[in-house]
Amino acid sequence: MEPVLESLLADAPLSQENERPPRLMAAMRHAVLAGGKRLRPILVMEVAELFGRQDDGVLTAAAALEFIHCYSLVHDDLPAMDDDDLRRGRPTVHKAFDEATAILAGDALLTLAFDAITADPVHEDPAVRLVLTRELSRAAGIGGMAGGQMLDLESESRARSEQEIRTLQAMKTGALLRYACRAGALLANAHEGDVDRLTRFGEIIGLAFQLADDLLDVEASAETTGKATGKDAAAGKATLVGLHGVDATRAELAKLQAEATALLQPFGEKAKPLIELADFISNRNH
Ligand code: GRG
Repeated sequence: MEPVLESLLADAPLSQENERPPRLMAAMRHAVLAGGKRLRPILVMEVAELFGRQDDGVLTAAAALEFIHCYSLVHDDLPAMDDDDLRRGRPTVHKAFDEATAILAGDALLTLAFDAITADPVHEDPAVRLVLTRELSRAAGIGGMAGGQMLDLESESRARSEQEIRTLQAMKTGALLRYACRAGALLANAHEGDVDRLTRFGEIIGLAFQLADDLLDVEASAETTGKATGKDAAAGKATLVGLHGVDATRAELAKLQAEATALLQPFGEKAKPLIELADFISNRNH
């Protein structure tokens, strides 16, 4: 994955014969090539492999999704949003560079993602590339990640119902994970029923990812406050662990893991890496 990310960044296509401003390129590299679990691209690749496809076009589509994820982290870390100084154990982009450069690095990663997903090797059929591009736009846009981030920001000033929390989380973090699984299946020309099955798998992973993230927040907060009930630690945040507490959240995670495993059961041994990924996402500690 890393060499593909590196080379797509280095060869970011130019309009006319313009140059790539070195400071912006350095900020983009800082955002992307700084570790990270690469969950979304790994999902794209594993799902495509499940249906028998494994080549550079798949890697390019996977990288496109990682660029969007990295852009969202850069913008999320800005003072106007989460105001974080550290990301992946290093200074955030606006700390290492400056706010304007971080905004532009995010913008350039978002647009580079669309260049990558439309590239010929992604799929021989332009109609499939169009679907992949449109769905990526929707997963990242107002009805997906960006819209979910808006709803989440608004939650700081107004309480949310359980259904509202589920919807905002499905948009904010779920949409890209869902897309990862759908895209893998579409890239490999999976049958419609299998695309639907993998889409549901992606939705379950999205919810599990968010629940695990909320639990990690509670544990981090318990270390500093000594409270580990979830309801205390998540106070003021729109989370399901805040509504239901730690034990009920762990029980829901176990149910989701079982559902994810059952969904992939028809694929037998071939689905083992994906089931392991679902387990990793549910039980992750970072
Ligand atoms: C700014 C449009 C815009 C959206 C931001 C996804 C998001 C929306 C913000 C991320 C904020 C955040 C830390 C949410 C918790 C879940 C999450 C996405 C964590 C980071 O994802 P990982 O764990 O990160 O996959 P790595 O570093 O491993 O890639």
